[in-house]
Amino acid sequence: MKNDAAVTDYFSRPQTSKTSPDSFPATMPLGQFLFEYLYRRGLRHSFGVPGDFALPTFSWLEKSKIQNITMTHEPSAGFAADAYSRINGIGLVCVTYCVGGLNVLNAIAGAYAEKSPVVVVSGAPGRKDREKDPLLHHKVKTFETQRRVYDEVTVASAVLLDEQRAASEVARCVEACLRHKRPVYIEVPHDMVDREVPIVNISPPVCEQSDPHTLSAATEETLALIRAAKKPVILAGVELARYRTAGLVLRMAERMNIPIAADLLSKSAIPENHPLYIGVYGGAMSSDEYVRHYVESADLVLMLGTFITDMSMGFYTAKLGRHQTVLATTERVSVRYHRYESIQFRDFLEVLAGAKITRKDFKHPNPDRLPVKLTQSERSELLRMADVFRILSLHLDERCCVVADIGDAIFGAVGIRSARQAQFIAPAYYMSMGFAVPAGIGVALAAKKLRPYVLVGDGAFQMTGVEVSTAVRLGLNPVIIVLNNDGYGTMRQIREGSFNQITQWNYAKICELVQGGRSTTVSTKGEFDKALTTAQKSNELCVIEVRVPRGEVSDQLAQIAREVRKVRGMNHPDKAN
Ligand SMILES: Cc1ncc(C[n+]2csc(CCOP(=O)(O)OP(=O)(O)O)c2C)c(N)n1
Ligand SMILES: [Mg+2]
Repeated sequence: MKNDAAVTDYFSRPQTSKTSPDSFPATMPLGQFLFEYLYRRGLRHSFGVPGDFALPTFSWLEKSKIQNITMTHEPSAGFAADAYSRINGIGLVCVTYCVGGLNVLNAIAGAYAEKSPVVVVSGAPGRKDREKDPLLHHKVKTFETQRRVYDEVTVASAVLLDEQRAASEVARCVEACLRHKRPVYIEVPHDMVDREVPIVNISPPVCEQSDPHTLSAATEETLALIRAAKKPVILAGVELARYRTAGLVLRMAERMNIPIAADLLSKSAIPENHPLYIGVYGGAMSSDEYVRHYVESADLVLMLGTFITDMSMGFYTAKLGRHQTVLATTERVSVRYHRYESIQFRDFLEVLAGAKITRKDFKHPNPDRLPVKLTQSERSELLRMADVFRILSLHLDERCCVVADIGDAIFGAVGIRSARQAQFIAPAYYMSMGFAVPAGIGVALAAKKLRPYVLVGDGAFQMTGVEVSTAVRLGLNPVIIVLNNDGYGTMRQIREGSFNQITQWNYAKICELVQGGRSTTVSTKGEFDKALTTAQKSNELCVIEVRVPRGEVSDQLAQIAREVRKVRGMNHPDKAN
């Protein structure tokens, strides 16, 4: 059964057992097979909204061992499934044709971009309905439209119109999802799902091999660089979390005494309270100046599983020369100017982890890097954004998972550092607003021992915040911190305009609306601290509305906005026009 692993194991849990083709009967109703196969590959929850074309599929889902979670809107189902998959190893969305499927597309695009394995199951018009190409409700251009659109955001897709191939198509898509850690699309016509189909040609998962000569050339070149380096550093990337390989990197780092930094997307992939961990690197958006300096003055940067994106590299402010970097991901291994093909990421890491290398000299640049305690005298002071993250850090421990939305919620969260390791999840590359509240539901269901601490701006809350309603219905107890700075603060830092204004809501009233949870509004440091203490003691869902003045931002957001303005040739909003 899931959810009983040690708390710190959430990001390194191995996949569930392999599915053997022999273990299914010779024939099964297609719907029954679909959800049984998904169950055996690790799924326990599905997120979605039904519709007439999907109802027969939902009936099979209801009869299966996978729990359906009906959300208020499909985008939320996608965000919840994405976050669920980041912890569980695979997620599932179940929706209806086009109106549902295309509604969830943006969230699935994000899952593709950030390598989160989500299976999209969409109900669809029947095989019979498609004869003579009639105009049916929900159809856009052709019956193929939704599948074609999904081909842009998935690594495999199938429309189950053929009984003989239906089972093998399901298996092909699900295995591709697990192998590539990216979404897949399975379209289920409503008149196919009850049919008895043969369970044939379910090939076992492919295990790709490294070319031994290339592997040894790449690792030898890397190890020679490590041996020669006086000040190496590891930049731990998000693929270490997705491919459950953080343990190998830790083994290597401990053996060689090499410090580790993360980036915004990979924050918490490596335990942040590990003695070798120095903080988040992101050029001008680094968590601390000493992290930035350490990484940029290193003579060798080992980027392991790292996505090099504009945001994670601080909007072109990162200074990492190719002549001193090794970049190894599941897609490529580049050692300085050499690029090696046909190497499996895990094999590469395993060789490095097993290598014998004399320990490097390393003294932590800031060994007492804990958040500064709150003093009695400052409790009555108005909250600034930096205090929000500092005070929150004081309350986090290994039972907490911070889920950050786009806005200052994510930029300021770069600086979150707790004494006891908390988890962190955010769409830090694709950066779609509306992620965090539904993602909190995904986190809570994937790991019952983790309590989500959702950080969400007022703008993003207005997009998907009503999912508080789903969380209350399910009896979940996330702590939802709404950062109310009166509109689109991030955009205001880049360009001021009436387009950044949104309606002021009374956010604390949401609990009244959904008839569950408790809420409060705070504006001083002491009030926020007290609200967090109360939330910690409570078993209920808690909404804390944090009021900060318009224009109040974290240092990280101020920095990144400065860089964006510079690159785009814009003035500071106060000096504009
Ligand atoms: C779905 C989506 N729409 C628009 C944007 C562009 N965008 C980025 S941040 C932002 C403002 C966010 O406002 P809020 O949630 O209040 O956070 P704040 O910036 O005020 O901290 C917008 C509109 C986006 N990233 N995602
Ligand atoms: Mg805002």
